[in-house]
Amino acid sequence: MANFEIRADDALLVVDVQNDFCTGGALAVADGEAVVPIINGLASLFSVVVLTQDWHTPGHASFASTHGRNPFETIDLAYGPQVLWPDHCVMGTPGAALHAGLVVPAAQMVLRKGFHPGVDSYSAFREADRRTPTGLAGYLRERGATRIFIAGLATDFCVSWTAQDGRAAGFEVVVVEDACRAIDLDGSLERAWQDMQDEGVVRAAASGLSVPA
Ligand code: VGL
Ligand code: ZN
Repeated sequence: MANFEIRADDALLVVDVQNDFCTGGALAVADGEAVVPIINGLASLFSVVVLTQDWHTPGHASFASTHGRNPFETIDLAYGPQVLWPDHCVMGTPGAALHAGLVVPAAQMVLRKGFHPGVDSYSAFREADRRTPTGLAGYLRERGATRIFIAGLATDFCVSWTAQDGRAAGFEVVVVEDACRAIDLDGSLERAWQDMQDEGVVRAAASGLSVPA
C-alpha cells in the first residue's frame, strides 16, 4: 500500500464513530471501537478535520421497525432499494453520541446526515435520493481541501458511499483501511472495495501516513 505525506490541502473525514456502531450499540459493527485510538493518532496529522454523525429521526425510513419488517431485509423506497436497520443513531440519544474515547478536539466541523425522515444518507456528501447535497463538498472546497482521507464506520456502507461521492465531487480520496471496520452483510465488504476501486478511491494503512519532517 502506498505511503502519503500529509499536506495543507488534505482533510481527514471521520465517519460515524458513534456509540450505536460500537460494541453494545444498536447496530454494533464488529470491533468498531478499535478504530478510536487509530483515529485519535491520525487526527493530529491534519489541519482540516471533519467528524460525521449518523443522525436519524425517530421512525426513520431506514428503520425496519418503521415498516413492520425485520432488520437487514431490503425494501424499495421512492429513491430505490433500502436496507432496513435496527433503530440506531436517533438524534439526541446516547447511541447517536460520538464514542467517548474519540479525542479529536481540533476537529472543526461536525456534519450530521440522515435527518430527513424519509431519506437515508450513508454518504456524507449526498443523501440516498442521490440529489440532496449535505453541503460537505462546498465546505471542504472553501477550506482548500483537494484530497480527503476517510476513516470510521462502517467500511462497506457510510465509508464506501462517502468515498465514492467524494470522487464524484472531484476530490482525491484515500480510505485508511485499518482505521475502518465493516458490517459485511452478504458480501457487502468485498463489493464495497471493488466499487471504491472502480471510482478511483485509493487504499492506505494508518502507518503509511506521515507529515513531512
Ligand atoms: C451506517 C447503516 C446504517 C454506517 C449508517 O455508518 O455505515 N450503516 N446507517
Ligand atoms: Zn443510519
